[in-house]
Amino acid sequence: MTDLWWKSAVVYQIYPRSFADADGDGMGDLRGIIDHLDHLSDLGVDVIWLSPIYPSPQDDNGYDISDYQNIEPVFGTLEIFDELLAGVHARGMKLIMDLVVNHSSDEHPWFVESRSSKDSPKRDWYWWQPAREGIEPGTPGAEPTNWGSVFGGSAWELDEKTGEYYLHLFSKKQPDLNWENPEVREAVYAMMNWWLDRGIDGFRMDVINMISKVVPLPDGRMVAGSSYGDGSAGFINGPRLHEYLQEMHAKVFAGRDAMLTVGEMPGVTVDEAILFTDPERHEVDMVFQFDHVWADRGADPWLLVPLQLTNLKAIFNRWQVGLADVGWNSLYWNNHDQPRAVSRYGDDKQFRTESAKMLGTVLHMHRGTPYVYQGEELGMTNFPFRTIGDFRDIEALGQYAQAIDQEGRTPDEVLTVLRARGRDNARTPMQWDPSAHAGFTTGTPWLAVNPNYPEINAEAERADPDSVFHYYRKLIELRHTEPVVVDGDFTLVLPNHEQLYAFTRRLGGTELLVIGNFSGETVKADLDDDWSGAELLLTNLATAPSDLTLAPWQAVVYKRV
Ligand code: TEU
Repeated sequence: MTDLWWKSAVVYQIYPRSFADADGDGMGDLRGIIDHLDHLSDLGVDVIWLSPIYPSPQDDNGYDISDYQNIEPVFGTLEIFDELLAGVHARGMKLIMDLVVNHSSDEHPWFVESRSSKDSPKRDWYWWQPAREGIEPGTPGAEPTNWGSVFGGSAWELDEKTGEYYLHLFSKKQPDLNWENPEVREAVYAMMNWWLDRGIDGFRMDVINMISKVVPLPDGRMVAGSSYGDGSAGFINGPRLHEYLQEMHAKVFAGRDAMLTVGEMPGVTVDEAILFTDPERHEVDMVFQFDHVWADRGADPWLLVPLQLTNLKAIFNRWQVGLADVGWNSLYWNNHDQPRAVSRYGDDKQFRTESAKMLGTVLHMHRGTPYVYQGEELGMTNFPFRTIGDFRDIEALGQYAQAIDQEGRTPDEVLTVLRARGRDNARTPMQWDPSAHAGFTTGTPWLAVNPNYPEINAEAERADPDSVFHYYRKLIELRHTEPVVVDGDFTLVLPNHEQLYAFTRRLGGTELLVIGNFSGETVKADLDDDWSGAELLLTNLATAPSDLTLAPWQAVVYKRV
């Protein structure tokens, strides 16, 4: 038993529009989640994180919020939300919500008022700036800084009415809130308190390390091959970020029990993360870092870089060692922004089941709080996208347009990367059963269902004791029953091996050896240490390895005391 309950917890992420549709409009909804809560309690997870369910024009699938204190009508009502929350609590689970406050929707009343005139009392709630001196507003180069938006194009949009530009790090329908203004911060804290008073158990905080900007906003270094500068030094881990998070803690979380806060922080470093997650500093409980999901990304965004296992291991090792004494890690392969892990790091054809289980083993046996993204527990795969017309994601469409129209890329090279890495891979509907549309909807799904659903679906996996689902159940149970999984220290072994991912965990006299074979070959682990005689706690194949010789994609967890 640890003092901080989330150290032994496993979190399950739901992307509501793709989870389960109860009313047949092709879009998932809260009633659909309520109908499937037993799937989650059977899996054994402790916490559910809901991606945004607030009213939204859905420009970025709900990460553009037009009312922070209500429910998107397509998803349900506040009454149905309360029913969902009660259903989660009745099963002994907790519920955390997505907090998206780096930006709002441009249709939020705050922004509508802010853009109405230069004298609006809310003008300063967002980042408004005139064109560069001497350049006609609206002409290329007149933007206040050279920053590109994450979704393609400039990060600035000219508002014709007042002749000024507003900042949007993401889409132009996601204007950045100005956290320098204390009224903005107070409004956000009041909203957070309102949800916590309603009974939720914490927040996942969207791009929370972008809320503090360097003032005045500086130009970024020009990026080779791009028409824009990289503004990240002006908005990643900005100068007032720690202050804001501590203020938020004092005004929202202090005095409340059993909360979980996780800050999504692209570009965060280990040293910064130690500060963010040091319990003494009262900022957040853990962060989502990106180093491991950027390991197969090169300087050229439109070139696929093959993953080097030694590199991936070095990254995890750095985070495990870095946060060993102070702070805490989150652990994830997947979320709604990443391609499917089994397609990315495993073999989603011949060894799909084996490699999905191997990946789960390696991740879940690290020290930290694991996150399971919907469908990962089934070993769901990437989607066979053909043309750009198959994609719905604003990021894919925006980056495609910028690459083709402004940067001279060919559709083929861009599509190759989007097929492998595009966010819609994670967003295809959850595969519940072999009926039409995988049982996700009786209508027309908003994004096509993966054609492999007759084989890969929850009903089939729940009935098969050897499925990925039942294996994930065991992994989650191990965290709940083996204190060494929660608290044991971490030591990477065989750091230079390109096929095997091996490490030990140790707590008092108990030690675990974890090995995952990241290859389709049979590989022997040559360890200095003698593990013969240790108990085999878990393996993903029918047969145990002899003499630490692992079959293709095999994973093993040995225990000795
Ligand atoms: O994502 C933040 C983020 O950095 C993403 O841009 C991510 O790195 C990229 O999409 C990977 O391809 C968060 C949300 O998780 C994402 O869904 C939102 O689109 C984004 O913020 C804006 O709210």
